[in-house]
Amino acid sequence: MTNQIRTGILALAVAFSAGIHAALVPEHLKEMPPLGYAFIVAAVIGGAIAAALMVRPRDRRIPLLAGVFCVGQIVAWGLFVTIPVPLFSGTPEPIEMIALVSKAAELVGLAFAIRLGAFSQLRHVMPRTGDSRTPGETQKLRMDAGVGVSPRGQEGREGEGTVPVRLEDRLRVRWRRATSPGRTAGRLVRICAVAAAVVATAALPGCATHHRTGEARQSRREFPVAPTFRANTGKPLREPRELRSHNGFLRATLPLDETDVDVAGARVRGKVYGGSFPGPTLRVWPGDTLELRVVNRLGEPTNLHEHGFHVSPIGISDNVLRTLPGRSANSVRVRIPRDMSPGTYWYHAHLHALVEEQVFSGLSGVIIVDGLVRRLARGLRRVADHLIALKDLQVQDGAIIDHNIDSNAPTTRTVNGQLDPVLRVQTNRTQLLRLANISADIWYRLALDGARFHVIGEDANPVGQVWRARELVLPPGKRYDVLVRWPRPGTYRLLTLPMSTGPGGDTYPGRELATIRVGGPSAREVPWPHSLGPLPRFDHAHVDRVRHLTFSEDPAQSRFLINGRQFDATRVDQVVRLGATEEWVIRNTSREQHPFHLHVDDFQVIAVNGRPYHARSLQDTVPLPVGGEVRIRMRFRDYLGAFVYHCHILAHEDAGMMGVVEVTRTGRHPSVRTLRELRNMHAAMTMAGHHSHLAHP
Ligand SMILES: [Cu+2]
Repeated sequence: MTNQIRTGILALAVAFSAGIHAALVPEHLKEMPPLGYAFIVAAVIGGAIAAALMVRPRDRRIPLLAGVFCVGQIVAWGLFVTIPVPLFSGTPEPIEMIALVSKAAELVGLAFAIRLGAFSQLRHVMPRTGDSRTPGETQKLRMDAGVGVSPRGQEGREGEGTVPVRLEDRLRVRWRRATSPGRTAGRLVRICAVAAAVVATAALPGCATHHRTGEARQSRREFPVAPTFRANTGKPLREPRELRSHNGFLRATLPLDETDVDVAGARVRGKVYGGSFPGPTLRVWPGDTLELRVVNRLGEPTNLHEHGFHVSPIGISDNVLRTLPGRSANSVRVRIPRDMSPGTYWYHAHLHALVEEQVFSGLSGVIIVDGLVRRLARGLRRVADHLIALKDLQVQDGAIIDHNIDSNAPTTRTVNGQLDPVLRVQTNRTQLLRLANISADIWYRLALDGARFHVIGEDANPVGQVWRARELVLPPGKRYDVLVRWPRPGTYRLLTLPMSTGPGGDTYPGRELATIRVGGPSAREVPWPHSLGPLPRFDHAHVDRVRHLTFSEDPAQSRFLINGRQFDATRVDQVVRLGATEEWVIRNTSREQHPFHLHVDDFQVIAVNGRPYHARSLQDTVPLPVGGEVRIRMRFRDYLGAFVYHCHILAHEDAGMMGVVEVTRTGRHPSVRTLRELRNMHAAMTMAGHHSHLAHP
């Protein structure tokens, strides 16, 4: 292969990389402007180098520039995908095919630049004087440069100071000799390079912006709706009835009934709040008081938990040790602090050993604490606000099954209790989607075609840095508040992609969850927000105490354990001092992921599997990787009392994967009140006939 051909291939590789960068500029300018500018610079430099290689194929400084360009691109990309830099990244997305293609081109370019001796020249071009060079070094240098030692090339005669110059001259001669024979072939390769660069630049913007809609068309067969009972699809997206606060109070009756409810046009029997699947949405403001009369018409006890709320865990507030007996009416009064973070929360039944079956048969709903949209810039405050509550069910003989639930069995995945509903949106108008997994056991791996998620809130914590994602994994209990928009009219889909929770866990097929029809005149372009609040700062905080928790399983006896023990309704597992900042190191030695959830006080994820985690906000639920470890930090502020931490796969929680933490003034002993409450709860469970072997092996 002649150097002409090598130069041509090098030009082709650099032009290809520059073309890809140019193609991605519009998308990045729109979503992450600094990255867009960086891509413009890369495209211009790459284009100039490729052009120079073609115009002056004999100038041997240009392969060096090309080599440096390729190395620079590869290194910059490597840093981009590994180290989070504000404004440039914060994009936990899968590495894209287009980036890999570009890096492959740059590697090819680098290889050919090296073959052309680009880097061995460096040693001569560098200001190194000949007087320090020994004869042996000079010879090696010549060999490296591909220059044979001529009979005349005796160092002594040349004069030491002139050696580099002479070498350069020789290199040039050798270069000319190498480039002259394959002139026709070289020209051909150069023409191909120009053509490839033109094609790449013209075709790739299309690929970059349209490949997701392309996926959408294929996905019809790949991601069916696949209900497990007769249900209708394609109805306009509805939201559950809303109960709103007035003058600082949300006063409402929340009945629990076992009754026939409408799920996607079918009548199925379930246990539900307020006669609907899912329950009504409770909508409040920070500083409000929630006053609910919970009328339990079921023949079994229950409990009401406000997931994610930073409120008192004692008395008739968010108290999970309290039992609301069957056929009884009880008051629940929750004072929401003024500094409660706005976003999407949810409520559900939480009486140990009955949690999975009660939530699965219907007992969950969404709570919205308003104020999130107020944190957006003026141009975004008129976003369309949609709840996307994800809940699945399995129906047998007209009823939702509530015994021996198999979370891995075929299940029907609903959005707000509907099957593949249709959401109509205006072209390019920003939409706020409140994604909430309010199901009992199953996970979601959400993706949209034609748009990306811009995450503005996680577990109802507004983020300090907005991040975008192609996919979001939602274990049970997880919520993301996201902004999305579709710049072109068309039909798009909300999907859950196939996923597995580990070799010992569940495997879920891909499913279509909702259809989005985009049309009408395009809305005015509004910039995406960058931040909705401060970043969490526990990574710099003083830690008062470190605790170690190990989540494990005993599959033979289907026992789920924390630190080798099942939940015991007579034991307080952790006693914490009020105001203490703690670090919990949570390991998962089982063969499936478990979503760790802590009540009352949200935490910052500090590290996952030993690698520092760039947290954009606090959160209340985090998946524990298989065989992995998550480090979190939180401050037990404001509230005394006992509450729990547990795996939010509710089958696991019921089977023992839960512990009690009590916050006291001294942090030494559990309180008498808590021990009494625990005993009462234990007695209630026993009376209900659900004093299962699970609680006491
Ligand atoms: Cu679990």
